[in-house]
Amino acid sequence: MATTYTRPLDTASADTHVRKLQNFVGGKFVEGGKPFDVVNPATGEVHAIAHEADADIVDQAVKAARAAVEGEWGNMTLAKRRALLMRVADRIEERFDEFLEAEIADTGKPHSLAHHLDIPRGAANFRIFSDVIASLSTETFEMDTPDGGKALNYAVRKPLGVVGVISPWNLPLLLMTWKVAPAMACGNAVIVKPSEETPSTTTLLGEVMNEVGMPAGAFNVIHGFGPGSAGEKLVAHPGVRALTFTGETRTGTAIMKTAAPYVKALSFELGGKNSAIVFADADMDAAVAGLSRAVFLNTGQVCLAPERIYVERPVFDAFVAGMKAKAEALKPGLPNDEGVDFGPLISDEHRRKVLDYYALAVAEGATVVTGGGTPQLSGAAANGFFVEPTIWTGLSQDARICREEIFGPCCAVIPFDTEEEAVRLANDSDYGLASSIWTTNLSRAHRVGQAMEVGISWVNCWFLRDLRTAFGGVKMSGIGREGGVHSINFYSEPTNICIKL
Ligand code: NAD
Ligand code: 6OD
Repeated sequence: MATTYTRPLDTASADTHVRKLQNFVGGKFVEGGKPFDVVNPATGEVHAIAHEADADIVDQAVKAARAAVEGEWGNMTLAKRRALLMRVADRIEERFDEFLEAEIADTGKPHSLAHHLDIPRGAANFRIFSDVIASLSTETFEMDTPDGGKALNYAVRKPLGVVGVISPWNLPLLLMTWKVAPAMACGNAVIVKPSEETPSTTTLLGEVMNEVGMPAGAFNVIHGFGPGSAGEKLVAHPGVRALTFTGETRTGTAIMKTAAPYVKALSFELGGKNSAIVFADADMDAAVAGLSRAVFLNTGQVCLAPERIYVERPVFDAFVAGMKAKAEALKPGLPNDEGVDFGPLISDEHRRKVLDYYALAVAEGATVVTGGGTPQLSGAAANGFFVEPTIWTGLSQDARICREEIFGPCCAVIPFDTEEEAVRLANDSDYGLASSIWTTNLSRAHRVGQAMEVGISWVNCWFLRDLRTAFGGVKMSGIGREGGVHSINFYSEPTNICIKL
């Protein structure tokens, strides 16, 4: 293994302030790999150069991870493993401003959002799974044997070995550590392939792992793209036992195909076309505040964001007027500028996709309540990948806008007349990740909440997370559940020991 870097995020050349992001393998930042640009979406400027891991670097990472599992990391006491994970959480907090700055540079998201959501959750993920792993029991069964005697069965939980973590760009540190923390809590070694758009905080986490004394190879980072690149090479490597993936549904399909010959364990958090239902008995101010946040947070780039909102007819106009006012009050701009609460989309490519959907909505007969284009911004933000927050009415349930995931700051608002109709419309989707129901009727809250074909139904709230609960999607929104014991069940497997007494 070649040159190592102790500070991979240092500027590559002091005059350009472009950072150099190396692959992190076996506890070292290694030289090599084809360089590629990492762009700040708020300004369109290149702010870092990452290095695409080739087949050799991927293989080195798998070997380093395997050695960690068979060595110090795999043989560590639970107490020590938990203490190290807690130290990782502490260190993320101690270096909070650096994580914040790196996340903002990669995503362009408003400072307040990264400050209150992304970075704190990065630390919280390590704390919660360090606790969860200490509090779990395994099953024991005493049985009668055919000869009239007894036998005792008990299970021990074992790590899977080497786990590949493939993560997306929308909440980079949050979604990556949501997988890394439970996988490591179980004693696995991980190889993370962060999104090519947002490699910085994952790289920084490599530094943190060394600072807390994590054994070399327990945490590795490979950079690059998906098909034909580091992502696919990781999935195809026979030494990787399991893959946990967050991203688009069609990418999940591709990963499944590549992983199939090796029968790898898979956990998928995929796309969504989430619904919200607003009943006439809802607290309207709360519904408007909650759902405008849900639709526009992170510029709509949250897999849980509702892009279809069904509203009971008597309150339809009031709801639409409230949402319009909220959308128009959002302030786009540079992440650190005063009062900015609305960032860019992740890339120019994604902006083109979202703007194509904005045009499609009009072609499909939508009334544009607000937005539908790009904002006029000045200064550095003029070159950022911004679009306007957008609300449509007048679309039919069968419009592509109401069926395909857009992943932008937009929603279609559609009226309904009965509870049964609302449930039917909300469930009429290929996806099933999340729903958000707004009502003051307690019976209806339970009834409709349970009728939703989704992994999580929020009532009078959205994206309120207890990390011990099951999280995941049904239909094309995913495979499996993570969170609390569900994560531990994925990242470990029991061996049953049967003792004839
Ligand atoms: P993406 O699927 O394009 O990419 C995700 C990751 O997969 C990236 O690291 C990418 O490089 C990698 N990848 C792409 N092709 C690959 C291949 N063939 N083999 C291996 N790796 C490959 O997703 P994205 O654009 O980064 O993220 C947005 C999508 O993620 C949206 O669809 C969103 O709904 C979904 N998402 C879902 C959840 C959830 O919890 N269900 C959470 C966040 C995002
Ligand atoms: O909160 C989480 O744990 C989680 N997985 C959120 C997913 C958000 C999607 O963008």
